[in-house]
Amino acid sequence: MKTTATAIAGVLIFLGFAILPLLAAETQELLKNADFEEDRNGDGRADHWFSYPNSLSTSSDPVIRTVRETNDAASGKSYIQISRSSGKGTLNFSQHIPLQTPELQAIRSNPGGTLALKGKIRNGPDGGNAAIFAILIFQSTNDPSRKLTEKVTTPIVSAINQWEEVCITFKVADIIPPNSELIAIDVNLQLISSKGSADFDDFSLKFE
Ligand SMILES: [Ca+2]
Ligand SMILES: [Ca+2]
Repeated sequence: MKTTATAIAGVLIFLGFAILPLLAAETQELLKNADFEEDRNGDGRADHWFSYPNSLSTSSDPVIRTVRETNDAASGKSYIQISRSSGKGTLNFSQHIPLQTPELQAIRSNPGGTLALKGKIRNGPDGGNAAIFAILIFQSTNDPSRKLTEKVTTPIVSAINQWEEVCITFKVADIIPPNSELIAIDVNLQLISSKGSADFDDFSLKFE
């Protein structure tokens, strides 16, 4: 009897170790520096992210910069601020998840899994509205030179002076065009209004 109980306990422990990596894979953060705390090259912006248009300054109008060593970040000590006094078009701070990364391989190998894109946005007292979105980039399997894109976006936030969490969930399997495969994902923070500012922090792209 004792031997049977030991054997059962052994099987349960084995199953536990077998399942643990699967659980870990499902909750792994797919974005790098998703909380904007890291700036190892000291250029005034969070590493692994880039601005679009790419000429945007960290100090003069319009601005995309990391606010550091602050006590009012949504997570840690840093967040991203996008601001301008006037202008047209949108201002974006983006992260590109390319095909060869383990992060995109995880998404490709589980296209039926539900992905959640989350972040926190806070608008300045001078107005501003902002959103977070992802562009999924596909390549036609019949014609590799043909690229197709699909956009998933959170609601536009107009909350002033307080952090508001936004979230959208989606499945790659639901939006993938016929005869194509996923080759990259761009995740974007976006200031939409022609003037004002928005703060962004505490991002996440994960399987749920
Ligand atoms: Ca940097
Ligand atoms: Ca942060």
